Amino acid sequence: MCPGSYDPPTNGHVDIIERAAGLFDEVVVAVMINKSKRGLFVVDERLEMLAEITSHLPNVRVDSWHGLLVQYCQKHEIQAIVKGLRAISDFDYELQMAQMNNQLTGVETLFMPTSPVNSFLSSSLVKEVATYGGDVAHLLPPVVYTRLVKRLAESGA
Ligand code: COD
Repeated sequence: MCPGSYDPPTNGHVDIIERAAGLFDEVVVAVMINKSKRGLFVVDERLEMLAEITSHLPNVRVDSWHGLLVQYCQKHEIQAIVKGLRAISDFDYELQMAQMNNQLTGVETLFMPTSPVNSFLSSSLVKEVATYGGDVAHLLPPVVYTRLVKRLAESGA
């Protein structure tokens, strides 16, 4: 299980998903729905982008879920959550979630270090930089970049 908000997916996400797909027979990439947080892309758009950018990985499927991550894992008999770690600041929060999730259902979390080229990369920073006209083309899969430029143009940003 590679869970996230994926608003939108970046090269950092793709890297973690590809590496997880090399380790596990089957990988689910799940967009976790947070109703209190309005994203730039709706969940269906994020799913479409994820399906496109993982189409070269036959053992990866995409899905969405509203509720606890551990509930999805239990329902689908998933034993491992894979999370990417960029910095020690990620670790603090991720450790807490990993321990809570393990305490709830026994599911394990495996941390994968980011590739150095992606260590500064987050969906929110990419959106911010793009909103003010910065070039983010090299940070996103081409299909995501195209959609982001279109969305920002539509919103008048
Ligand atoms: N390099 C490597 N990894 C990266 C990079 C990068 N550049 N960018 C992001 N990642 C990793 C993140 O560390 C994360 O593991 C994953 O990719 C997804 O990232 P985001 O930013 O899209 O998603 P988040 O961090 O907002 O996702 C948080 C969840 C939605 C997974 C979490 O809040 C959750 O599980 N929510 C469901 C509700 C729940 O179960 N809550 C209780 C938790 S104990």
